[in-house]
Amino acid sequence: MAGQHGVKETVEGLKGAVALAKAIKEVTADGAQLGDFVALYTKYSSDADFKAKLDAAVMDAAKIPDELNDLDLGDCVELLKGVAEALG
Ligand SMILES: [Ca+2]
Repeated sequence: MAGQHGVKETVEGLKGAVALAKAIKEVTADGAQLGDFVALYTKYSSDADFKAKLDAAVMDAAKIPDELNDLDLGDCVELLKGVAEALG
């Protein structure tokens, strides 16, 4: 059982946000510098998995409010699974 909209975009958004947060933490481990933007861009260009997560997060992100307005129990379970995967 799932709500009308599901939680696909929300989960993608979460995964993208976590991936980005981890990458920022990585490149700023030695203190935040201007070069960190370059390092992030280089990671985006060279790391297919990272790029896929960010691209998926941005694509159709406008549907996230609809998904959140229509959560049912099945959606909540999917959402929690997504959070666990994003953090894992
Ligand atoms: Ca998406």
